[in-house]
Amino acid sequence: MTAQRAHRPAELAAWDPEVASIIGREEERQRTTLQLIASENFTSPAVLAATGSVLTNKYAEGYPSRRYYGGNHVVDQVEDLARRRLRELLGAEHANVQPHSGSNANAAAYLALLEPGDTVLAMRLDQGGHLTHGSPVNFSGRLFRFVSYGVSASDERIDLDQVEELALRERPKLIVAGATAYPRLIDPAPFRAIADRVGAAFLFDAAHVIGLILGGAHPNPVPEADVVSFTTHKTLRGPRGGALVCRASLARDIDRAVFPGLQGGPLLHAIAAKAVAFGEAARPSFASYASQVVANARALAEALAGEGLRLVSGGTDNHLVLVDLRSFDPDLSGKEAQEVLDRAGITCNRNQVPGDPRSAFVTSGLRLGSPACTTLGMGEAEMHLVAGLVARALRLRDREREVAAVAEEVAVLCSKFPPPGAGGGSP
Ligand code: DSN
Repeated sequence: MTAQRAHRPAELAAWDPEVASIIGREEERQRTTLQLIASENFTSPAVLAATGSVLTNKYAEGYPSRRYYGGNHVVDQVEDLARRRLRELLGAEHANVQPHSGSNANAAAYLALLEPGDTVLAMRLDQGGHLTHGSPVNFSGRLFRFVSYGVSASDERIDLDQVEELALRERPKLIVAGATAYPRLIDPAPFRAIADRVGAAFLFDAAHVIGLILGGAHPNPVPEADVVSFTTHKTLRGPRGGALVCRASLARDIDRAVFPGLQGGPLLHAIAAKAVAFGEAARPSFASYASQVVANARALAEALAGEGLRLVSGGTDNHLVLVDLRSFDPDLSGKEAQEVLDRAGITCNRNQVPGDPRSAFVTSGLRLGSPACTTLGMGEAEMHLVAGLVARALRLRDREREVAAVAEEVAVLCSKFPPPGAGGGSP
């Protein structure tokens, strides 16, 4: 074999045409259909190159200068670079870039801050929280005693009175803020104040909004939170993965929780790609990206509302909208809507809405996000177009020719906005 270099599709096609063909078809799907999953994005070719680099070959259990394997003097530099860039971006005292995912980052935070059976206060899954916020089917709900808060019935925004009341009554050791399907800004300050009243630690799970935070569109939770966890592949636009920042006083506990507490060898190729993404997020263009993500989500929300779709909380402050389909058509579940939109070339995910009578597998809602199409260069005008296509496909879902006609219009729109590296601009 000749010297290894990053990402050579032609070589892959010759070596393993079966896998190459699947990757090629997925490239085509991403290029020709609309990506509205709020937690997805398009990386830059540079992030993709680092992800596909020879760093995947290296074992490096431990941390820079304290590894359990030899030959780490080169890769140490990339982990140090990633940690430094992340600390500087957020003004954080300590960074850990090894978590393989957001779930692992949260698991490490719990391992560092809690003992099994401890009480934690977090947002319930069916109210917008994440699986790792105490769902009974997740390790979090099985190992710790989670008490859940939700949104208020009147405005569908986080019920801070309930958070305070539960905190005073249950005396949690940890309070978690952050969500996976919540369209409003989460202010870390009131959570810090409540945590201080009851002597709890405060974890801000910024998995969804880290890109908005780094781009200055949402408040930075670092001054308020003891630990901030996040993913690197959503609004941040990096490789799939997770990361943590924390106060210096927690650095040792967090590092030991990630390794050896939870994970073995770090994924150096992913860490290199995280370093690239952090470098991209430091550029002024990233702030423009973050504010356009929010502007696009708002335009999408307004246009969907104009089409007669009810939005949870009435709109959005971030990168996503949550559509409650029940008033649009009581017979239309989130599952069916997602499947219809798939046929129309519009990729999104079904999601429970607060107080949803349907199960998490069926749901009465749809979650739509703007990060990926904003990366492609789409703006508010395209969001209006997209909202019209979504509503048309849902309304005419029983007429296959109409759904196919929407798919054709989607393909025309997508052809004008190719992904980075496929003719589109680099983020
Ligand atoms: N399930 C992911 C999302 O789509 O929001 C978060 O883990």
